[in-house]
Amino acid sequence: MNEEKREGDRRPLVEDYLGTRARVYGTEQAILVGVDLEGHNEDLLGELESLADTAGIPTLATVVQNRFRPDGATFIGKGKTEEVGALADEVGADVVIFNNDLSPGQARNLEEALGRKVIDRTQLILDIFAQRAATKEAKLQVELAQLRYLLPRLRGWGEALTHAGAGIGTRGPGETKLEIDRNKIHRRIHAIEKRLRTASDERAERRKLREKSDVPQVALVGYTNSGKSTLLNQLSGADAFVENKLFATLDTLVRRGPVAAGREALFIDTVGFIRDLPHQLVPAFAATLEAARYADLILHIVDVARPSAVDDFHSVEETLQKEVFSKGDERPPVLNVLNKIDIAPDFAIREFEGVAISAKEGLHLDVLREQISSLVYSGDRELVLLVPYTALRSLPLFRAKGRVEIVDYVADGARVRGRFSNDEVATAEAAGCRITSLSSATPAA
Ligand SMILES: Nc1nc2c(ncn2[C@@H]2O[C@H](COP(=O)(O)OP(=O)(O)OP(=O)(O)O)[C@@H](O)[C@H]2O)c(=O)[nH]1
Ligand SMILES: [Mg+2]
Repeated sequence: MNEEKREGDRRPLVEDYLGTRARVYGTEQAILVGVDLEGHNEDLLGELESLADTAGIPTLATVVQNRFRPDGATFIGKGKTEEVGALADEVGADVVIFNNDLSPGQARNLEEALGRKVIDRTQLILDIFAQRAATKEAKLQVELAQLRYLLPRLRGWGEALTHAGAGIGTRGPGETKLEIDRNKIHRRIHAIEKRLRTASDERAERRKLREKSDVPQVALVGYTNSGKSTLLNQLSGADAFVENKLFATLDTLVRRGPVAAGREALFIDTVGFIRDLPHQLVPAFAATLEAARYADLILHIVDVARPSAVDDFHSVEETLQKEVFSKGDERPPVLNVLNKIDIAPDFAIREFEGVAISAKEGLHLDVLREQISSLVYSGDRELVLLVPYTALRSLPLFRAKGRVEIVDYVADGARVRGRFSNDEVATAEAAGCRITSLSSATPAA
């Protein structure tokens, strides 16, 4: 509220339409309801409880139902709805949160039957994003996601909204009002899309500059809460926000860090994924998806301590496949980083192929750096160069700490050993350097 006033912003359209449903408030307490359509999920509501907790809503009770097909009117059926209502009265819950996606009609029927606010998982995630989005761009992305969620629901929610003002015999808002509302929302969506395109162009510009700088870009992607920001901090000495909550990071962040002697990479922290990512939310991941698409290397961070690690892993892979590399474009290599081995059982770690580390405890980070370096600097050759003294002083390549080792000094310069890319060799040769020997990696002539 305060923030809106400070910015002199108008009240967001979304809230005009969704009313109190647009937001869960810190003072509310919830009952969680999940329908296990597949009938074998042991921890069906664990993640929903974490999400509620992230949104600041304590969970008072949970209800799980096994059924093959959702009920058309109420998703859980009449009997179960009564049961949930009685439980909500008993524990004093203000809001009922469903793990499954509800149709607008189902949500409305449930709200009437239960006499309290009813929201679904998608809406809860949207709300978390809305609460936590900090930058202008993140806020716009969330608003866009909310409006897309709202659009197909306009008729249902609109009805409740306009009941009071409706004339005798009118059922819900007239088509005219609906049309006006739809147009209003469409206009806002277009306006936001336009501004986000500008933001995306600016990111492309920045990316070009980074590409020019020739430092490889490494994107850290993974399930939410897997430890991406913790690892970024370890690799780059940055100070990214780390928290044991879902979606702590809602913006990408780029930081530089060393991966081998004198060799650096740009590490990009991203927004975490979640299973069944609400489709409307995909725009909020634009920067993350771009970071993955244009990276020289993707680190897929897996929290192997989570019982659902294998499923988490596949849902991240699937999101990357679906949202990032749809048109069979060339994919950057992906290195799996198995994180939190300090608290994970061995058998869980063995489920995966990759580098096992603990970002928090700083375990095996040297192994990780080595692998990163061998992947992003794979074109390097070990060479001994004869470097004229002038070039030794002027070329950044030879001044970077740890990049080269001096073999000896001779009359016309110094002989140095190091690993160099073709571009670097070309630059060095242009400055008068000569290759005097190849490393053992190159077969002897
Ligand atoms: N035990 C243990 N905890 C870790 C490790 N790495 C990260 N954590 C904890 O896991 C939680 C999430 O860490 P973050 O770095 O915020 O995770 P993230 O992937 O950036 O999460 P989001 O930004 O929310 O998607 C924090 O409480 C970290 O302290 C680790 O190696 N071991
Ligand atoms: Mg993070």
